[in-house]
Amino acid sequence: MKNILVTGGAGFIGSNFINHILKERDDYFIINLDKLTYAGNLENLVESENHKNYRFIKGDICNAELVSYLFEKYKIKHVINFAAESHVDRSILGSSIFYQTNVIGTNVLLETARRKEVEKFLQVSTDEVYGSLGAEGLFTESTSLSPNSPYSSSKAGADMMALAFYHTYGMPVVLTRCSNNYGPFQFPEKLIPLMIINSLNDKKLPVYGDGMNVRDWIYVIDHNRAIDLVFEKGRTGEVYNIGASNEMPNIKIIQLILQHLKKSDSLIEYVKDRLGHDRRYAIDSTKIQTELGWKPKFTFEEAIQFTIDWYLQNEQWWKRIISGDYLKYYEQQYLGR
Ligand code: NAD
Ligand code: TDX
Repeated sequence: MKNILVTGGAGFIGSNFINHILKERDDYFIINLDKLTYAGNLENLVESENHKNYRFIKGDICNAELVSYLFEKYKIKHVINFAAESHVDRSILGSSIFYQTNVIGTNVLLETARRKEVEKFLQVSTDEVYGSLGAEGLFTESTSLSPNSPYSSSKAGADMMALAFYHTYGMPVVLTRCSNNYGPFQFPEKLIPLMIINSLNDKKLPVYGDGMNVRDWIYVIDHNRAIDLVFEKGRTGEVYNIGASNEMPNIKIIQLILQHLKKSDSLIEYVKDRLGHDRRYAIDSTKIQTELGWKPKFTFEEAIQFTIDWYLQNEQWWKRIISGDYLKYYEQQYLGR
């Protein structure tokens, strides 16, 4: 049995990871440390909350005393760090919390893990650390880091720190860098759930710039399958890109959602562009495919249909979110509403 400290497990990807992994494996005992920021939601974990191999702890990864106590209490030798401030637009409105959680918080985890001699530390990162691509080419693991937003620069800082702990102390650190995720429980500030929910409510769909920025989409379960594989078999000191080779301009995704929901294109509204908006992301995932034998299981067509259906069937989940203050601040500040 491995006692694994999973941080940020009440967020979108972390909660999908916990729900998935507790069904798949009985050799993981998961201690989920999450601060429950606006993005953390224990409702995401209803199916896991009473599982015998699961504990939830509300707390901040920046709290060194608490982190140290948890390592001691649960004899932690394995860490998967999902916890982060994750939304680019919010990082443009105010960057401090991004550096606090994503850099300082990761430092607290790494320092504690070093003292407690952990056996594996997986840092969950993003393709955004590589910056923006032109019309051609893909990000490989050796593409140099060139982050453009406060969010991506904070993630790049954490990546470099984690690799420095490997080089300096020989710590068993491994990194994953994944492309844009979609699926159940994604907070409706991100493109896909925002567009689904606005369409259902006949609200305008704000398209930044010309709508031709390209993202490379992966279903969250495929990302989490890759994380589990890298966690178990990935070589320490290495970076593994994760992506499903599914590039799409934003406007195409939005039109596709409108079609699925039988809504009119007239809901589309072009708004001012995101500051410093990266043009294109695209991942080369050859390394994880050839070295570890991972490949995506889900096609975009089936997984986007499943995702849209999930939001249709889980109105209560997102209605509670959009009726709160979570999105008002962002809409006022960013979209001038
Ligand atoms: P999310 O915003 O949905 O969830 C983040 C979780 O972290 C929340 O539950 C929040 O409460 C928690 N958290 C925030 N600050 C914390 C702190 N100081 N201490 C403890 N918990 C804290 O994010 P997500 O989309 O699930 O992303 C998870 C990870 O995956 C992040 O590290 C992100 O950078 C990375 N990532 C995300 C994507 C994507 O498309 N969403 C793609 C690649 C990588
Ligand atoms: O209202 C919108 N209109 C719009 O045109 C929103 C919210 C987004 N967009 C555009 C901006 C991007 O080009 O859609 C694209 C996707 O935007 P986001 O969902 O905000 O994702 P992105 O900025 O690409 O970052 C995401 O992927 C990488 C996650 O939020 C990060 O956590 C992850 O690291």
